[in-house]
Amino acid sequence: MTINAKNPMIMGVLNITPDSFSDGGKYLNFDVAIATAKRMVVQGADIIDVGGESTRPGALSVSEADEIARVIPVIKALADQINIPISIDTSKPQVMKLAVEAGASIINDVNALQAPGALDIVAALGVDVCLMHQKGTPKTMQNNPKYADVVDEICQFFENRIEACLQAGIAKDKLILDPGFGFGKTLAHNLEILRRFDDFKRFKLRLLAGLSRKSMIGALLNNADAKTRVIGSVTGAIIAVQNGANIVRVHDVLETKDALKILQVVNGDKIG
Ligand code: 8Y7
Repeated sequence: MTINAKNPMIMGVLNITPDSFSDGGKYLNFDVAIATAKRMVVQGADIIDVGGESTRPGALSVSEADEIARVIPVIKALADQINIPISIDTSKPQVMKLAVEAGASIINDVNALQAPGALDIVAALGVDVCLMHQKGTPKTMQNNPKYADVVDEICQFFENRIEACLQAGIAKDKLILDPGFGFGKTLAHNLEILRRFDDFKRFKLRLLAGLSRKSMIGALLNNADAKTRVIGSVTGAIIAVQNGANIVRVHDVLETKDALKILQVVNGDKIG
């Protein structure tokens, strides 16, 4: 995967949690997950992001064994059945390792490899890794977060994490940066990040934006139901790409793909 501003990539979200689907049964969960991923591929996803740990504000943590049991069988099956990269959304080094052995080729870590051992594992695995900024932990992060300058503080964080990755032996071109919409940010912070997204280009690395169905969209639309945030989310993704995002992490692949086609044509790029 190379930096290509003209061909933004769509990362489709695949959450494997017991409450993700209406039927709590494990077997059906697995089948629904595979079908959902395949549908996103048909709709134009470029990456499938498999996650077994809820990282939503206020979420409780999941044990390593539970996370492994949820995601590894799905990654193994998907690796055989789809031909686009699979990313693993995890902060746990052992899950990263097993996921890559099962066929994942990107690590998506909302904790930016700060867990003990994470840097070394990713250096050894030699895969792409997304470093996301968050302030605080999912349990506490929305308790009145404060920044002198939100973009400057995130850039400082990126500088530190890039340095830590290089020190650990991770090649710079493996890194993807993500300011982490909604992770320890107020609505005003999120809007400023979106407005100033191209400030993050200074690192000359791929940039990822994830704002799909998030509460910032709901707050702007005065809309509490995440399922009715699709148009707002697509609009947010388009603004992020216009401002320099290379990858957008979304739930609504088909809608995002259509909108990106329009943006690309208007910007004079070929339709991908
Ligand atoms: C993000 C993410 C989530 C994001 C990246 C949700 C796992 C919350 N958000 N990963 N994960 N960026 N890289 O609402 O913004 O999807 S979970």
